[in-house]
Amino acid sequence: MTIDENIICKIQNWKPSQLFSYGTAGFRARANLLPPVVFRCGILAAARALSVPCVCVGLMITASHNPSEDNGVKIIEPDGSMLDEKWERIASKLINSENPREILQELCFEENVCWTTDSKSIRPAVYVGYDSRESSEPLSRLVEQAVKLIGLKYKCFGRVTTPQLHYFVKVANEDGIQANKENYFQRLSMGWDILSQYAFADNSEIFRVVDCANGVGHEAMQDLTHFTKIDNIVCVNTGNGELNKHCGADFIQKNTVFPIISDPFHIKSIPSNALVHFCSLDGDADRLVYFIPEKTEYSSLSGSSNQRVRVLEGDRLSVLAAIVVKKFLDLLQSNLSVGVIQTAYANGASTQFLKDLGKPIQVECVSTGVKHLERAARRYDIGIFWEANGHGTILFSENAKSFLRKIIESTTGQKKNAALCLLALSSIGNQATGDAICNFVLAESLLKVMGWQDLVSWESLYQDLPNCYKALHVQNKELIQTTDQERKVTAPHSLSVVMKNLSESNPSYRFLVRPSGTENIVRLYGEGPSLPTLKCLMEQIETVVL
Ligand code: 16G
Ligand code: ZN
Repeated sequence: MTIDENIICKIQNWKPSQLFSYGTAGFRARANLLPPVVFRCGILAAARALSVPCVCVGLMITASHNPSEDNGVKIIEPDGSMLDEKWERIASKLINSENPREILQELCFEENVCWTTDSKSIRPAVYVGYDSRESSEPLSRLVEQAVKLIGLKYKCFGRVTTPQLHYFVKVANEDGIQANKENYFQRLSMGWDILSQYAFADNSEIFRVVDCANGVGHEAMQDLTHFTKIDNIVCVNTGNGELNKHCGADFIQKNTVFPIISDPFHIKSIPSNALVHFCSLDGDADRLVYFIPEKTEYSSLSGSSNQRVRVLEGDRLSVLAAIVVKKFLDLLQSNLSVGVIQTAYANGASTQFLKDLGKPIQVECVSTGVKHLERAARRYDIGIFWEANGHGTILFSENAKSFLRKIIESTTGQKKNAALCLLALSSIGNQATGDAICNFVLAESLLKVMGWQDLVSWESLYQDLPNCYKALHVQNKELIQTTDQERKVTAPHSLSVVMKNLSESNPSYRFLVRPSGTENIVRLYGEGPSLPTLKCLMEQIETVVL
């Protein structure tokens, strides 16, 4: 099948100035390097939409928690999940290719992409969204050019969070409804209202301070306050300061200090004796972590601060979701399977706590990267997954939802209420991907359901094992290879021997060494009962890695 020469010419003449590879976060770089990458990605998104019967695919422009001068682009599958691995490879090939004609032609034969416009057939659309970076909107115009060049429909949602775009794509394809912000927030509002009826704590006096990382999450939080009855939401870092700088979920989780707040007047209005829940979104609002400041006079914690915080990471969200799901399922005596998926970064104390919950909770460990967790979670009737960095969600299978609907129709009392609450959780948790806005509503409703007012009750469920994390700069990170969900090193030999010996002689300690998939570094993580001993053992590993 021939491809319009015009299209080939345009693509051929506009080639990125360096090699790119489609990683877990799509393509990411300094924004000024991205125009040809984004244009070619527009072509690729169109090709993906033409390769399967669908209403649309998605394309998001964001670099998440990276500095404001960076940007990135990633494609969303018709079912709302992340790009298929085979297409990730096609993406890298097309972006770097000197001869795009060959690749586009290959797509005709191997992926059934029909490039020519047939006026009778309904052409799919590419749904586009972008974050709050200065470079984002101009980059979206390049996608528009590319998509229209191929003759597909282009639908731009403007500034949205990454998970909102995932949701829009999923809903448009699977539910056949017009995806928009209204139905996204209505689902959250409905879930919140139902769970509030069965909650053991009122929590209406609580102030909820949300650090929006000076990113697009602030706009979503504003919409949330408009659409739901959640009281006392106080947004900070709403855009006056620099995106992700000394604030946001990634910064808080890695540095365990209170964020710098660029608009302190918001926080100063909170009464000094009020109970406060603090949390942080990242730059595109797909990650959320809660934190507890060590100092209680938070109104003085505004400007610059080295004030330490205790972070309630993704593991804690998993645990909170798991205990509530178990509590309701126990009332239903169901056979539904429940999986909690973690990575090797999950604190061992959380894993033990989850295992001790017993049936029906099953705990699984998979490799780093949301797509691995999500895939594993979808194998259960109810799949709960979180990475320690705050990315995760709770997924309900169709089987689980229809089981719950049947119970609601056929029973009364406690059983019916339990089923109603579980169904409400499925409407709060973003069913396409991890979502900080939904997870904020989820955490706040689960705390109410448990009857907990302060975050300390949640934190006290278990005590994290002392742990330590390091980023090591090495010449060639790819020399390090791992197996067993990254828990064992297989190469280089010297490192694998040291790790094996250390683990055998210190069975209560655990170490993790892996090359980063997003940065040119090797990540080292360890945990065990004594921090000084742990640090000492990790130094031994570090000397072999470097
Ligand atoms: C990306 C992944 C995240 C993973 C992280 C690992 C998505 C949306 N995000 O941010 O899941 O934890 O990479 O980074 O897929 P690393 O390989 O540098 O440790
Ligand atoms: Zn993000």
